Amino acid sequence: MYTLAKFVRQCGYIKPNFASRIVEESLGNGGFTRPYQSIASQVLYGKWNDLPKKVQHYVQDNVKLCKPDTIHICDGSDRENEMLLYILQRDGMIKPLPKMDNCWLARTDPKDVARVESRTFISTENMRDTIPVVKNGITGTLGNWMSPDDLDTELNMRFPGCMKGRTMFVIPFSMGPVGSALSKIGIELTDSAYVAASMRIMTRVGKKVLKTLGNGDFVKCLHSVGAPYPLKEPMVSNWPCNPKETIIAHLPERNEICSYGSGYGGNSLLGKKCFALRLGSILGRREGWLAEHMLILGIENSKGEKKYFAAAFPSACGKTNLAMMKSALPDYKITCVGDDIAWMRFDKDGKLRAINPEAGFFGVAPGTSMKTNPMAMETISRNTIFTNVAETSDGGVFWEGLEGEVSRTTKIKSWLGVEDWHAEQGKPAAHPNSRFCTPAAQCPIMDERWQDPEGVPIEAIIFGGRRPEGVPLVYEAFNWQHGVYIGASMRSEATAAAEHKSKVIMHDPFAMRPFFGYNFGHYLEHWLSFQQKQDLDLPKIYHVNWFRKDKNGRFMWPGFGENSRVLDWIFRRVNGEDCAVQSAIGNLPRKGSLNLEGLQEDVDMDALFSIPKEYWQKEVKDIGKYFDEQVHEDLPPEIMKELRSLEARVNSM
Ligand code: GTP
Ligand code: SPV
Ligand code: MN
Repeated sequence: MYTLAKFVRQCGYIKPNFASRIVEESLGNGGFTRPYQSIASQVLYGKWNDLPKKVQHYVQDNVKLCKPDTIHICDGSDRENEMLLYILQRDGMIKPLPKMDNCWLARTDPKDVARVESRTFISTENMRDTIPVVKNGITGTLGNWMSPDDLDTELNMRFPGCMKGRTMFVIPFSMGPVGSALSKIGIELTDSAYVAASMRIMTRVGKKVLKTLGNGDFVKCLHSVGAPYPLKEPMVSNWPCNPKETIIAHLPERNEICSYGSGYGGNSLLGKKCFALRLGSILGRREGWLAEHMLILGIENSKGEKKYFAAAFPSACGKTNLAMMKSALPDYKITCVGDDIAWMRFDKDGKLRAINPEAGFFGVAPGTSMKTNPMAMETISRNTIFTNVAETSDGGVFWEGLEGEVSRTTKIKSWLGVEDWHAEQGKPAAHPNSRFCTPAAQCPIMDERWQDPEGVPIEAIIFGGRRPEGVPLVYEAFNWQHGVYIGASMRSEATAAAEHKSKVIMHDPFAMRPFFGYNFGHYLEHWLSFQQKQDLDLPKIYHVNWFRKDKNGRFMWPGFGENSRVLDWIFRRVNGEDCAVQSAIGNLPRKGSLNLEGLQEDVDMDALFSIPKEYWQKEVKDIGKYFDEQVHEDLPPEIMKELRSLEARVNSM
């Protein structure tokens, strides 16, 4: 009888424990567990000859370097997915969630739970191409640069032999609809089946990609969990990783990414932050387009009039929620194009066109509920991999925010495996950066054009962050240049999405601080350059803040679906409606122009829209200091001019 188990065994996917024994015995054999005659004979799944020559060379070089035991060439098929899930389950990396449909739970080593910005580097010949030259004595916070020689040393300390006893998965993937002129292709080599299973959700993987690629160029993405056999240290939670040696390196001049030591999120799903944002932003500058940390949504009113907006909020600040929002205003229907990344380019008619380069959502679990984000809840009910969430005794999932959606008799096991977890124990049930990885196509409100190879036309760009104090619910930039200033001056409370611990207010320009692929000063010049071009239909720019708090530390605005009220105001402004008044910081909704019909909560609108003079005087000072120290001589004069004008307006308030 055919069983998956049998097939997997026949293919030769050996159990790691077993592999470790063989590897130890066969180290004299160049590190290979079997006397392979050729690379092709190491391939367990897929056909070596299906790979274009350039891809073969890339794989060959890295097989020599990393010495995986076997090779799997991903085709993106359902059968392959079953195999990956089978292998992951066998190795104890995931377990099924029987209450849900084809859903899985992974628990990581608690040392590998988020992006590690301090270990993320960009390597170019010339440092200033990558980071601004900071003021004397100041530590730069706008990216980490490493010289190519130093990086070579670091990589040579890690990659040789790093995949011993493991299978190397070769993942051909497309960022953006396969074959679109706006799309780009990458090849990720990884020794993690979890990464392979996640990449096929997050990107478009498979044979079609290889066909489109032909012998063209691709972004080279090498990833290893950094735990070859025999293991030096016992695994925690069956999750191989190497936190002490973690490094995420980008080599833009070679179109290459090398990531070692972490299996989690943006550290390992290399299409996402590494390719689509860091390398993407470099390509964008070179080729005249933009790669941004932005959601894309469609908004349609009851007259059938439709617009598309893009919005940049820092990690864990509400992109996924806004992108799938269920409008509290019955007159509007929101549709989702993307929840994290936008690639945008002005077309020949001067319209800004955006595509979502991804095919799935890697979304923050805590806070997601039927009340806050019913569309996400529906999306994640099947074919989803959950990581570091808690599980319920009836085979479902749990996290902070779902308290009202589990019965009292249900027992909860925390992400750390604590049985019968209770909130009173003082530790969260789910890790604050626990996530779901789920196919975008399953979202009930995906926009009909979400895979349109031409992209959708963007009419407004929205910036925002977690600002507990001083920053009103919404304001509008006076013009493009002022809007670029607003993006540059973005700040937000730190979240669990990266390794930052406390709730400090951090500068996070354009929500891109961890993701700039090149010098932020040059990035600003690139954004500013569009205002000099003739005949561009420049979108209007806004700033929003769902997170202002009152004296008691409570959010002043209900957020989530109610944010549609703000989108409605923006929609009308884009249509030229006269519903704004000027303030020192930008245009505010004219009193009474924000539609509050049916709003259940009591909201103190005056407090929500107040612009405290002292607060803004300090803000201007802080931003000035930040620009001076961090961007220094690379700051475009236009931005300094905007800051000075803001200062003058605030002072005369
Ligand atoms: P990344 O995937 O890290 O880039 O995050 P994101 O920007 O997509 O953030 P997401 O939408 O996942 O929201 C992060 C957290 O903020 C979740 O816990 C949400 O419940 C919460 N959140 C989102 N929107 C709102 C809002 O309007 N008000 C409040 N109070 N919280 C919100
Ligand atoms: C973010 O941190 O902005 C994310 C999650 O979207 S990760 O993919 O880990 O970068
Ligand atoms: Mn993100």
